[in-house]
Amino acid sequence: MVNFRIVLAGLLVLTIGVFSGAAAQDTRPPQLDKLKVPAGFKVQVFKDNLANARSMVLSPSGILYVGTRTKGCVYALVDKDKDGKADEVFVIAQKLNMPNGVAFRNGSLYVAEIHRVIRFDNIESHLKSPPAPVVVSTNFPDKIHHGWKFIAFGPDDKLYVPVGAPCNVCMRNDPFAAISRLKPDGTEQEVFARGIRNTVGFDWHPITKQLWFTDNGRDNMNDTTPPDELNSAPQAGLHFGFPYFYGNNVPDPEFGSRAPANLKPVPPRLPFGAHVAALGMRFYTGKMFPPEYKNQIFVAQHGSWNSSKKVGYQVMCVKLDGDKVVSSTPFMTGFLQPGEQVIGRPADVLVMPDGALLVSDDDAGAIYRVSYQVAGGDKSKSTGDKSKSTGDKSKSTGDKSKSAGDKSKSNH
Ligand SMILES: [Ca+2]
Ligand SMILES: [Ca+2]
Repeated sequence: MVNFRIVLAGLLVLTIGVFSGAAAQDTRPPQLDKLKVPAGFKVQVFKDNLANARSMVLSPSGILYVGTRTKGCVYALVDKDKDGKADEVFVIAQKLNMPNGVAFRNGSLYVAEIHRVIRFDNIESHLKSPPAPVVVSTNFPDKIHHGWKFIAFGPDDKLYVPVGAPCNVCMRNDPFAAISRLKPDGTEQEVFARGIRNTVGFDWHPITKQLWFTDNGRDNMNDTTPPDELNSAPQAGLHFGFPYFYGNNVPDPEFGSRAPANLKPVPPRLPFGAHVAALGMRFYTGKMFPPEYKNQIFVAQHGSWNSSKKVGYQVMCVKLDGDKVVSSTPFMTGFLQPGEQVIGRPADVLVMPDGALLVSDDDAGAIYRVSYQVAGGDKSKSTGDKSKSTGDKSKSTGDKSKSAGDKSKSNH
């Protein structure tokens, strides 16, 4: 079986090589001149050469932790002189099982693999030689399809951990197609919300403290159906439709007739386009951007695979009036160039303490820093050139493993 998988993986690599005409690359140089943001904003590189950079979390001391999906490692990035560029990279762990999710609490880095949640205690005293992880919970399925996770601690100090549907569309029991939550020590795991096909990003409203989350709609219907969704869950126990209903409670062609009679699914707060792959989202809580951005939502759209014309590949800004969605407009574009050339795929967004917005790109292997400049000066913190280059202390991950066994084409 093992040999069979290696042969399959080899064939896949060969196939990719033949069709692309080039060997598969881990990273590509960011093309800043092609990335567009509104007037007054600018894009810089926070860190490049960071293969498969996905979900991000910032610790109170300012260290950025970054999960990966196919790369199997977790990075810690340190911007020592706070000039908006990471100076050091540490690899906290390698050869994990799609460690997409990262969260931070009381000095511990939490990492979600497919099948379990682990924790690196007192991590910031051990960045160069991280301790073996403590296992927090093994109470998660091992299904790879939509099994990689975004995780975060909620205002209730519980860790929110989704499990996607292990399929394009299917009916499965808990904890599939749901968001669960558990105490930091792994106990009291319970399902918080159901009917969610695959969420890879969520955040809590800064004022109402309600959970908002993205959800990716199913594939293989058509280019315009069904929409990806932005949802909110004001309370526990709600159902968001999947697999019976999509969008504004439109019955699914295969599963709509099988919905429980008493089901009252919550429609999305905002339907996005189909197949845009809305992943990471955060409320903008910084002070750098103009006041109209306060408490608005940035959403990373990873971009389509199941659409005849590529869609997504951008960061959206969703504007709210109080608690109500009033608009959704592209904020950062250019990842998709003319001729459907893809130069990057946004996976997550994160607001830094100085108000800059970080955007991870798992395709180019980079993290961008979007800042706002008032005319005549950069409002972002400038420390002058106090930095002393200490050379690149980053460890080479050396991990060339390709994760085999993901039969889905979905790579969101
Ligand atoms: Ca720096
Ligand atoms: Ca829904």
